[in-house]
Amino acid sequence: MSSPKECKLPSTSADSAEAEVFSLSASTAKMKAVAKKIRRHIVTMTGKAGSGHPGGSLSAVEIVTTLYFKVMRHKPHDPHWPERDRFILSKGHAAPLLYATLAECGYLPVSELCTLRQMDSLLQGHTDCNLTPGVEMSAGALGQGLSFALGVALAGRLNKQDYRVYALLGDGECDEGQVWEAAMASAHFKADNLVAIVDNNGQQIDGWNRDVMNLEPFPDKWQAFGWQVIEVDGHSIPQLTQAFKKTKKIKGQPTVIIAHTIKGKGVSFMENNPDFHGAAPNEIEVKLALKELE
Ligand SMILES: Cc1ncc(C[n+]2csc(CCOP(=O)(O)OP(=O)(O)O)c2C)c(N)n1
Repeated sequence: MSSPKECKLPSTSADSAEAEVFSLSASTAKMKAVAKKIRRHIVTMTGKAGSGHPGGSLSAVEIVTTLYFKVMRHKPHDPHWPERDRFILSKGHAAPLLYATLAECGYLPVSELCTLRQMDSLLQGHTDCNLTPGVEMSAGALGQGLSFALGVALAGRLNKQDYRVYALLGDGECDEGQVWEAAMASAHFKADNLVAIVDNNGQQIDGWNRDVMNLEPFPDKWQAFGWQVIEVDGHSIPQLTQAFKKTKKIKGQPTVIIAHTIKGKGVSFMENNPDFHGAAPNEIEVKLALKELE
């Protein structure tokens, strides 16, 4: 087993010439295998950095894997390809998840993941679109991504481009008023090329949403704001695949996928444990976690 200090990461599947093929048509089995690799990266890289946000990265692994390996049109070797679908990580603290996914797709070398949060690294603690290939928005201040995503969606419409925009939000992030301004505007402008996905893991920085700020009835709120609502098990790749397929048929309104997930998913002692919201696993915990993720 690799020591977290050495940060030995497996080489990316995208090292092969297949990179572009799997990004568009991966099987469920392939995506499950990639999801496991991404979870291992998240644990290893935050462990090496000694800081970061593993819990909310682990909860959204299947969502982001399905988008990058099945749903989105994109070219890892050409991150600025004008026709690409856009993925906006609004919950920017889940940067380790995005970096690991981009590395598995071939946007950057997997070895780069070891440099998370170091000075001069391409991979800072929160996302920087001027630094990291494939990152569409600089994020970290919660609440802004849906507004940004709506702007990108409307720009596509104005420019007669048919790309689609996918924005990943945290459920705790939905405490922010700006999310609901953007939700209202998206329905007003009938942005049917925009899909929001809420990583509905039930927790935020200080614990359970129900104790900090009750969001319920959450689906009804989105519906009242004019959105089509789909609820899925956010760890089921087939359910996510179906939901994303369905969003392409919805016309005249934006869609939100409320993905029910578990914070820290995949590592028993991190699951539903708010202690791992913004704290990295120590050396022993990394070893235990990687054992569970074999
Ligand atoms: C505007 C703003 N306020 C506070 C924070 C600090 N913060 C970082 S993550 C977080 C909790 C977010 O909860 P959620 O969106 O549910 O994320 P997840 O549980 O999925 O990681 C908070 C309050 C921030 N990044 N931005």
